[in-house]
Amino acid sequence: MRTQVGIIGAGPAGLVLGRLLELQGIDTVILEARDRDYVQQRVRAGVLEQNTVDLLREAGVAERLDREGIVHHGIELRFDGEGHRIAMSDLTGGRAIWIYGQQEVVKDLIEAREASGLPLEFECSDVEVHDVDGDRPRITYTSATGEAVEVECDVIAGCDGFHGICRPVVAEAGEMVIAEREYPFGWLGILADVAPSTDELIYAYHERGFAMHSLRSPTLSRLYLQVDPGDDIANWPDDRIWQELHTRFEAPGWSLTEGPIIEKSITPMRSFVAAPMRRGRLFLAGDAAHIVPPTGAKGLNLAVNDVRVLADALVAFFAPGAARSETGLDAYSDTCLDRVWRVQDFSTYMTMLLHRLGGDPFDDGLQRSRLRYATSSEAAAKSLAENYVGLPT
Ligand code: RFL
Ligand code: PHB
Repeated sequence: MRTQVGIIGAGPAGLVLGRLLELQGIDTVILEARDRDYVQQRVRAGVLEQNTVDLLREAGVAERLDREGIVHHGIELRFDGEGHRIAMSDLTGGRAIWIYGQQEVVKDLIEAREASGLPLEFECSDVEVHDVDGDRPRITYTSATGEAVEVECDVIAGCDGFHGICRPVVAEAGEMVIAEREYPFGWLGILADVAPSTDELIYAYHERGFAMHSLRSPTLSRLYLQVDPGDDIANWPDDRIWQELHTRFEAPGWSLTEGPIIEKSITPMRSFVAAPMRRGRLFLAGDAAHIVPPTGAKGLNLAVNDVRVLADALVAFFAPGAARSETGLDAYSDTCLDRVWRVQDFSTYMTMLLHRLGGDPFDDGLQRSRLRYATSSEAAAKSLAENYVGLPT
């Protein structure tokens, strides 16, 4: 097989890249390790920033998002039993966020790709990349039916997530620098079959730990609790989860409605940046290159930003004759990392603002002061809001 861009991974990064290149007439093959149901059902992100929604609209894959996505103009920060609204849209000249599950974005992109009849293969195993330092890199893999396949490419996009095979290949060149932070807590996340108890997302700081109330639809709630990173979900029967949520969200005149929990899991939290995001003709995008803690709701949005930059660079790279340019590809890693670090800073700020850091009185004093400042100073609220809705690209 021969293609211009071999894309490894059918998460948001790989699928959006495939779509953007399709619209520019550039050939791609997308290879995914998991099966289609798994990819479409994985419950993860829920918040799309303004830039992401704009891009999905321009790419012609936002029809259902515009119908079913829920636009939000504010969030609530809750502490000391009181809620404070950050009026995001008012503070950012009308920018907003959309609540629309990552798996819905993925479904829409897979459907669009199918409708275009372009190659997207699930259940690929033994995926390997070769000759990335030359101008004819190759991907080899075993197909779902057990065939050994080779794809000759001009460029390979490593969109294979944090546990993928592409970042180690870039690292083998010996120049990769890893910047990393582990946090002493994780998130227990639940999906509950019950109408949300709030119209806007609530981020709560409480002496027993952080809690968040999000949603997926008018009948589906998504909630999170700060827990020990090594904690086992078996320690959390449903009534313990609800009890803890009631305690951490407690505020006069407000109550949390319980419902059947249909999914629950614990995820560790980390910050991670690998640089450069390139080796020769292999380019990393999304979680393959960086992870942010979820408190800023930014991982998927960063992945989409990476592939927006990569798609533009590839259009110039594949342009005919004298118009052909490698400048964009050469700048790719630095351009992406600039935004990655802005988002890394914002996500760390939100994380350290809202999580209980072991009960140290100095930390607690600083956090409460920062919370009061963020909710009483327009300058502080504006800084939070412009980062939350996503700085313009
Ligand atoms: P993905 O989604 O991990 O996709 C990578 C794909 O590559 C496949 N793969 C391979 N395919 C072929 N060959 C191989 N050898 C392969 N190895 C792996 C995988 O099966 C997979 O399908 O990475 P991508 O595309 O970079 O997208 C990143 C986002 O998924 C991630 O950043 C977000 O989910 C993070 N995140 C959030 N981001 C937001 O923007 N807003 C949020 O509200 C938000 N909330 C969250 C989150 C992540 C969470 N968890 C579970 C980590 C909440 C949570 C709890
Ligand atoms: C979610 O809805 O899953 C969600 C919302 C906001 C976050 C993280 C996750 O900061």
